Amino acid sequence: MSGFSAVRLLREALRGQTGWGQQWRSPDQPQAAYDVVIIGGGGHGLATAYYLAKGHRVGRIAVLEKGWIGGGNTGRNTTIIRSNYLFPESAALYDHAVQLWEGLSQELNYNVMFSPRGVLMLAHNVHDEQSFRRHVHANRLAGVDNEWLDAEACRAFCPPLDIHQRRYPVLGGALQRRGGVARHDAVAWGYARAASALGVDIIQNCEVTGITRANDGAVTGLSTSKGQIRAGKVGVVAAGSTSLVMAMAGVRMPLESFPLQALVSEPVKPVFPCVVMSNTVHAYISQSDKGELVIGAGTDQYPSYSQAGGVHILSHTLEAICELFPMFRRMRMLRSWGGIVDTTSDRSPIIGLTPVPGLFVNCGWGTGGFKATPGSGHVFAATIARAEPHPIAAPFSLGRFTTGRLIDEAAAAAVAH
Ligand code: FAD
Ligand code: PYC
Repeated sequence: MSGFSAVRLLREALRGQTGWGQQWRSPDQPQAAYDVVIIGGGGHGLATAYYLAKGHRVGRIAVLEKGWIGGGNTGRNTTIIRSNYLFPESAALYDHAVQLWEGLSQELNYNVMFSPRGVLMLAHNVHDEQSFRRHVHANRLAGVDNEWLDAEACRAFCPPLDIHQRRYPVLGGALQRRGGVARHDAVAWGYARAASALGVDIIQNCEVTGITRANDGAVTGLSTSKGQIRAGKVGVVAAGSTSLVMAMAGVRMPLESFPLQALVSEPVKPVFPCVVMSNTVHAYISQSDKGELVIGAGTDQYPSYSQAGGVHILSHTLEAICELFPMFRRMRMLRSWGGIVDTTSDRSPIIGLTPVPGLFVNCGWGTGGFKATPGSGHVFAATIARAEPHPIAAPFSLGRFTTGRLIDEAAAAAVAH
């Protein structure tokens, strides 16, 4: 820290932190017209706006957020980042994201606290082991790092793990060392700050309530809680609310929305050096820089737009965590919350054009989209700017649900759905 910033920090501490400027412009009212409007101020929407403004000459850009930026799934997730998906199309998409994560703090000049501490996926039965070994081989062929560890090597990598307990035997695990975590709000704030500096208007508390179209069907603008806005192109990046927003343009989406929950413990000293996921028992855990254990559960079994899930789901996850890591049995949990995730039948996202000219959609990330944030924004921006799919995005079109060219990533996404 320079002398100047140390003095400034002290002065602000003594004056009640009143002198800091805004990190991004947050105009209260939108302009009457934009060339591109992004619906949804989560990480994906903000990243899309940033890459549009940075890499494409598309004119005026706005992000409309019905609440506050990052207040959706972006600020509610357990921040696990990895790219160990089965099919080459997915490996290309998710590893594009991991490569962007590796330089993101420098790119945005904002510390997103990306921490590649390794993601270990535990195998508890023969089926798990066969499936993970298949992923290891497929990933290596695609140039993505992934390795098989036997049970003893799992314990050495993650000392709190009890590999001898009988409830959930540990046969081994698949480890992606380049995987890890990042700080979720910093990702939203970093993209917002950088997009705003490039001229993007970020309008919070602005709910989109309708999509207006011309006689030929093309998008002409939006009705919002802050009035009418004309728009040349519209990108929908609304996660769990995507079906509702797309219905405003008459498009029925192949999505189901479910609550997904997580919780954090009281903070403790650093004790958990990595990320561990147990797909079979629906439990995943890491330790935040504040010292809290960050623990996630599975989805509720029935669709809902409620951000509160069933208590029995959390209880099951905590029981599993206590079996796998007995040293955490006496930890107290501080708080829990839920998000609404939008899932597809093949557990892969939808990125691309829609039947409505000028309307683009990025959704279906389900329980696993945080890891993709930079890559998703990057390829979606190019897709909107050129009105044709970016090559990495092309396999993930909406059309695959009519052609049948599905990309079944159920095993890779299986931790929570
Ligand atoms: P969001 O952050 O939800 O952004 C969408 C925004 O659209 C919201 O802010 C919403 O308010 C806004 N919006 C909706 N409707 C309107 C409207 N009509 N007008 C204006 N704005 C609107 N993924 C991982 O990769 N790793 C994980 O470890 C992980 N753990 C998870 C744990 C939990 C508990 C949850 C809930 C999710 C988890 N995910 C994880 C999934 C991940 O959070 C999401 O896939 C990802 O954050 C989606 O980002 P987004 O920007 O598309 O969505
Ligand atoms: O997709 O890696 C993931 C994930 C972990 C927890 C929830 N989703």
